[in-house]
Amino acid sequence: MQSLRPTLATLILLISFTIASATPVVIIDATPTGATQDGVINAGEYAGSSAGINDGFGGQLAGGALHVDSNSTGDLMFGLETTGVTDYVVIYFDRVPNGLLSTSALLDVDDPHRASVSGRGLAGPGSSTLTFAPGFEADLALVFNGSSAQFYATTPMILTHLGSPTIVYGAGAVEIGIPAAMTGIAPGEIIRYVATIGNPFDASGFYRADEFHGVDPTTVAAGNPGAASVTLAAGDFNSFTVYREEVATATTSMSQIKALY
Ligand SMILES: [Ca+2]
Ligand SMILES: [Ca+2]
Ligand SMILES: [Ca+2]
Repeated sequence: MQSLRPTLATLILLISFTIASATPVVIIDATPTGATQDGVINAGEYAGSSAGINDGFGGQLAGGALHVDSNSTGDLMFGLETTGVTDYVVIYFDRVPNGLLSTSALLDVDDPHRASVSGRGLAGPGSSTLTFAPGFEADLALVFNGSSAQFYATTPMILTHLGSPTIVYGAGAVEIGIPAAMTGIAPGEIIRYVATIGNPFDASGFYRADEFHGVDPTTVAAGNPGAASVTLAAGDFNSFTVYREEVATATTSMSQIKALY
């Protein structure tokens, strides 16, 4: 029996690393290839993933893992394990210094995608202000529903539309590809992000769910906040390091430079 102990210990260790915890995660992309938008999330296709919290909107956002990946040119990919998205998922990004501490300065309700980024309703006056974690200052937002994805700079008052990312819907997943030209992301950059979901058509205004990615379960308890404000706590965001060519290439370049002298 003695010989079984290391095996069991190793097994438990492996399990603890395999099961994604429902807390903020740090992901580093070590592969130059990026995920393919075909509606299927294959094993090992993405660099990493987070587990969501709560299920107030039927698990549309938090029922499955949110995968992230990049490629050697800085294109960004997300894959959400979900059986369908009928409301509006918003992923806020902090990639450069400065930005918005909360959604309160966003007043754009020109269409459901824009209203969802703003946390404001189209049919009622209620808004749900999302205050980001201390130090998280949003610059960009990806928003998608069951028919399209849009990408904005979170400029106060009126959002700046940067483009419409590729989005492919599968039976058990939604996959999104955002070109580097749309985000401004460069290889090796560290970006931080947090995902939320809400309904901009509710009669009371914007109705936010309790489902999040990148947020600790102790920050948002089960039960939809609806039009109430949500304040995230310290560390409530995922971190992702975009792929960058490794030192091997840099060494080659150095030897090439030296050969010139
Ligand atoms: Ca990759
Ligand atoms: Ca895929
Ligand atoms: Ca920022």
